[in-house]
Amino acid sequence: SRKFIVAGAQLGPIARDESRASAVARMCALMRAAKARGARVVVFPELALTTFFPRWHFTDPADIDQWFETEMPNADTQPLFDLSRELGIGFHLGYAELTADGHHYNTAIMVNESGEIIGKYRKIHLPGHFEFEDWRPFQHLEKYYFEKGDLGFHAFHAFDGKAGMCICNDRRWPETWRSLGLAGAELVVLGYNTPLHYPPAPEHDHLQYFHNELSVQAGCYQNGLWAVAVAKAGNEEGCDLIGGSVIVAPTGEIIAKAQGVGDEVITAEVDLDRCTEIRANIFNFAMHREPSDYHRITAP
Ligand code: ING
Repeated sequence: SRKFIVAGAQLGPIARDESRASAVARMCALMRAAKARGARVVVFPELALTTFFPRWHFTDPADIDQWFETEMPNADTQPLFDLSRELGIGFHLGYAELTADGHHYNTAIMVNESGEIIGKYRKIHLPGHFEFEDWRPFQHLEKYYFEKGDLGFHAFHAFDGKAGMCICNDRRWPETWRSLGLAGAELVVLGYNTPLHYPPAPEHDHLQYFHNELSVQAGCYQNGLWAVAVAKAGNEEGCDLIGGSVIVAPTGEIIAKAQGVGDEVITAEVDLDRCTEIRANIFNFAMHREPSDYHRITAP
């Protein structure tokens, strides 16, 4: 068996004027708590260093770039990397990335127990809209602020197995999970910022927690892998973000769930060998999957 403890470190709201140092201090406290519970890796949310800024429309490039990191690690995040190495615990961190050649991505990294970056992912499914829309109580301008990720979906060696990453809206798309499953991922980690209110379809607001669990549970079951999905939660600058961080087994069972909408650590023991129960049987891709019959759009 390849058993170890994983942790999800849910964050409560990050205020617009809250410093990165403050957010990092909160995450360091959660990392210590995760380590105290025996965790080998701790998963932080999407865009975990700042408030969820795509809810506003900024036009001045300086106002936009204030939300982005030009280096990783950097002075603000170095304490996280130092603590990771000191405690011997890996972590996953989501942040806004501004590259040296001027590209803006919604990015996440995996850092191993020695504090070294061993994987990087840039969000592919960017939800929301491209321009300011005045009918909305708040914006969701990820298509305006970020370019589509250019790194694809990959599984990399980590924690005695293969791990993959995705970010927030990615989790709603079956192709995300299948791509990672086909890449051999046994553990998928991701963060999310999901508003309770979805302006285009408010009649679905009461389903946001359900859709979060549905997406992650289906992804795990249909690809025989473990997942840790972690929220930035709570009322952030007047906008309610769902909590509901979960750890899900390859069977699709939820084995840990956050109770509140603040800073909160959830943990569970995973056994990567248990992926076989699914991947060698019901979802044995080699034996049962029929890719030549997919994407054939036959005329009605
Ligand atoms: N947030 C949301 C998500 O996909 C959203 C956007 C909310 C889409 C509700 C559909 C319904 O969880 C991010 N950051 O992708």
